[in-house]
Amino acid sequence: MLYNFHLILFFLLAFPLYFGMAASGADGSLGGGVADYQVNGEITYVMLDSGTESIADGTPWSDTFNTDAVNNADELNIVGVELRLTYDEDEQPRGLPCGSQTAPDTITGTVSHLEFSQSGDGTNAGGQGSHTLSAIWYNASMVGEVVSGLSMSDIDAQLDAGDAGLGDHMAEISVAADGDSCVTPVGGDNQDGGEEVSWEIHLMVLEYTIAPYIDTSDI
Ligand SMILES: [Ca+2]
Ligand SMILES: [Ca+2]
Repeated sequence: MLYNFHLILFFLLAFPLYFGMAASGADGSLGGGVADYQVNGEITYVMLDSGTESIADGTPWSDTFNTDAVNNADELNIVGVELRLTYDEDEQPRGLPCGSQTAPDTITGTVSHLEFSQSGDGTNAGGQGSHTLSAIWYNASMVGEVVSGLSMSDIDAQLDAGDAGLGDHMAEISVAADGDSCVTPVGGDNQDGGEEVSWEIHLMVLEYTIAPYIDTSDI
């Protein structure tokens, strides 16, 4: 019994290392047939660019960013692109009798690469806000799970993006500004022509391992 335990421990320790190396092998062929596999992975972020834009109500801003800006991008497993937005509120309250009332603006971001695209809204209710959105082209549902019924190569094909992440990545930001409608005798209602939005665009880089899963509870 003790012998078996040590044998199992050896396989648990040794196989993730072996197959982790195999998964990144140059020839792309993986030996593991259809079985249960433990898939582990971690996303790291590589910033493509960042900035701050004053975006007028109803006038979207957009720009394109190429992975040529990143050293050795072709050596990275780029599986997604993420856009992070932060913003305050530039609307000035009018004072009495309206007090400090402001109306939230809606900030919409879109990030895309090839046919992969994601949009998401946020608001500056309360004076500030932020939101993040990402477009991905890998099977994120496998990571951190035991995957059954597939070969090692099948799994690898859903996690290795190859060169798919290289090239242009697009970010677009739009603002639907709103001024509070409370009217003061001297100032009228609030004016709000847009919002200043800070943005960061990051490549998502996946490193992963695929290892035979051994359920020790069955032994
Ligand atoms: Ca506003
Ligand atoms: Ca505003």
